[in-house]
Amino acid sequence: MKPTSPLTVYQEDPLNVGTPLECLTQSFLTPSAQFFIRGHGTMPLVDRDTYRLVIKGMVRHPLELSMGELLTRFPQYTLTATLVCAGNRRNELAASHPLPGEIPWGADAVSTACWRGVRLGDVLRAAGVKEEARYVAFRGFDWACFEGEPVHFGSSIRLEKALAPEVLLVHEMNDAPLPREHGFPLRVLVPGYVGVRSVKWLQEIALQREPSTNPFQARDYKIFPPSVTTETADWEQGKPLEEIALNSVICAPKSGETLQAGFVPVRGYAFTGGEEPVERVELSTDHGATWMPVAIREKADRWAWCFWEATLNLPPGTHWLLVRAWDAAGRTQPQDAQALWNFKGYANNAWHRVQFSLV
Ligand SMILES: Nc1nc2c(c(=O)[nH]1)N[C@H]1C(S)=C(S)[C@@H](COP(=O)(O)O)O[C@H]1N2
Ligand SMILES: [Mo]
Repeated sequence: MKPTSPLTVYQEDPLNVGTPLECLTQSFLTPSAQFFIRGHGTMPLVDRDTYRLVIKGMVRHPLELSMGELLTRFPQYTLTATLVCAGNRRNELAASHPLPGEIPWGADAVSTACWRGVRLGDVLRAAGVKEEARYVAFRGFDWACFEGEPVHFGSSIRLEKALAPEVLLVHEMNDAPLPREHGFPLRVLVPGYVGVRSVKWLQEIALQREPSTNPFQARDYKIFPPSVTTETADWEQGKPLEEIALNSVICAPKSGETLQAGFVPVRGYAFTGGEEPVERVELSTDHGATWMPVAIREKADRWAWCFWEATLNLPPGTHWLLVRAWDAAGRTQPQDAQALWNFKGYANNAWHRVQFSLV
């Protein structure tokens, strides 16, 4: 086994760490110690014994549940799911127009784990959701700073998604208690949605008529057209990021690498948060004029990524390699990152390109 590369630390406080591409394709489940970390504020140290999960708002029976009650009252489920930050592949967007103040993630803000916990829907049904509730808001224990003001991190999802069977409150990651940096003792897991909705260090769940007013929901993690800037943005008009777009990435070779000419192993990942699974992954060595399908090597649950690989026979010289995926409904990825540019640098799923040299 090759020694694992050190992780990429983008920021120490709050801690923001990417998983190097060569680690990502080493194992289908990312070891917890190598799982990317995205934090916006403090890293709480929550006492599991005194922990109480609060469920309030538009419910008939507000609840306060200890970990023991939560795990004995509700059946537990295990699910393999990929978590991806909306800022994954931001650095390619920044290449066409700078994105000051945003973490310049490569294709390294993504990882996959096996999660265990209870269904959010079961907990909500026990609390008795009132007719008028439309949104489920989550609040973390962590404190972040938003435009100079201290706020708890928070987010919300529509009630319909919250009741879906895949949405869990998880206490285990890869067969061990959640590590502190991933939300100990309990976090939300919203498979198929951008990572920001999977709130860590979960303190409180509120049922409400409107989306969360937390700035991380109302003033962040929304998508705008390329013409909108920080100065002109009307946050009411932005679309909150939800479902993860179809995406695929080349992990090897890496951009800028020099390798031996001849048979070159190529591999990477692909995923989608959509209804239809990834069905086809294609490579191009001629800037997108022609494409060849590659083998999808590993594919698990509907909510997890798949790994693909190929071996290309290539002569010495400089090469460009492109990848794109298709889902079972015949949808594919957009060609250019430039057309997707948005001033927060979210949701880049353009064809992924790497340039490398063969000698
Ligand atoms: N409480 C809390 N939850 C959070 C965050 C946070 O900063 N605080 N970051 C969110 C974002 S943007 C992402 S991408 C995922 C990252 O999860 P991870 O750090 O376990 O990889 O957590 C989400 N949940
Ligand atoms: Mo994120």
